[in-house]
Amino acid sequence: RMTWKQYHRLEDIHGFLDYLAKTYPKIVSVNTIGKSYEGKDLKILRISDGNPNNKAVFIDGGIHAREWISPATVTYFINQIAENFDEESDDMKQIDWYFLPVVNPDGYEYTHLVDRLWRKNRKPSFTGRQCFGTDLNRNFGYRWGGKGASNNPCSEIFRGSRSFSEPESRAVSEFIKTSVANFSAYLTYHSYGQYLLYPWGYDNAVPPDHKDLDVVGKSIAEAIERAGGSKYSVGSSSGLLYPASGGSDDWVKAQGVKYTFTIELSDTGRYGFILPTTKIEPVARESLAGLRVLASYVSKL
Ligand code: 0X9
Ligand code: ZN
Repeated sequence: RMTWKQYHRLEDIHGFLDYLAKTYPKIVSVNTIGKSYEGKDLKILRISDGNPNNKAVFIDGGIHAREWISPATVTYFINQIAENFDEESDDMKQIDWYFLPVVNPDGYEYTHLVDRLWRKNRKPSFTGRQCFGTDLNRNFGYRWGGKGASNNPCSEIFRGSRSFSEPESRAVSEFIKTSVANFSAYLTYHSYGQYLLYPWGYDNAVPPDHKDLDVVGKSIAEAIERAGGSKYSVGSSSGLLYPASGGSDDWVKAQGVKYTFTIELSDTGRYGFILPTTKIEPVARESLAGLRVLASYVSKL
């Protein structure tokens, strides 16, 4: 059974998605958009009332294996929206929601079984010293191979042998490119630091509509603080954090998706990636308050 009192294995998360699709077939459906390097499913869950006027929002989690609060938060969103769909606001119901809670299932399982602090996927490199894993958030094809990414397969921020060399990042990009949905927003959940980051990540530059992103980001941050007390900093990835090229956010933004954010969830460093299970519910709850604000802006587009 799914709870938000512990972190779950991949099998539980996938079982939960399938359960929702079975229980709410009118609004929930599950699809596999591809397979990981090790052959695990990349399962995406869609929630929609089928209204053709709906906007579409894509949300992912678990790009980085060790950031366990991310899949936990995304599954919390899924649960709240699916279980209480009729009671949701019109803004929330007028969106076709697409959730991919675990982009990096091989890495995620590896953090459960072998190395809690693994970050990358698990594809081996065959050049020189054999090392494992590409940083999927350096493998996307917009300004790939620039700042803040490494060409060394043993690095934590290895960019991969070419853009979209990894099945996981490729599957996400193919899905977004070929989807009938025309996405208005993309949220990718990471940890930690409590940041709401908008493009660009590859270097100190901002997109032409950065003021809109800043307004929405600040409004999401206010809602999170009102709901649960956590303070989030809002700004561009490169400006607030560091330049890092090949991120999913930059590529999605370059595809024309307006409200694109990387959200670095709690905490600010006390526990870091090893966030205690007692924090899952508070973090997820306040994050959902932020998501509702995003929905209100998306519905006004
Ligand atoms: O470095 C990253 O990939 C993200 N931070 S994390 O600590 N979760 O690894 C930030 C990514 C921000 N976006 C881009 N740089 N494009
Ligand atoms: Zn991350």
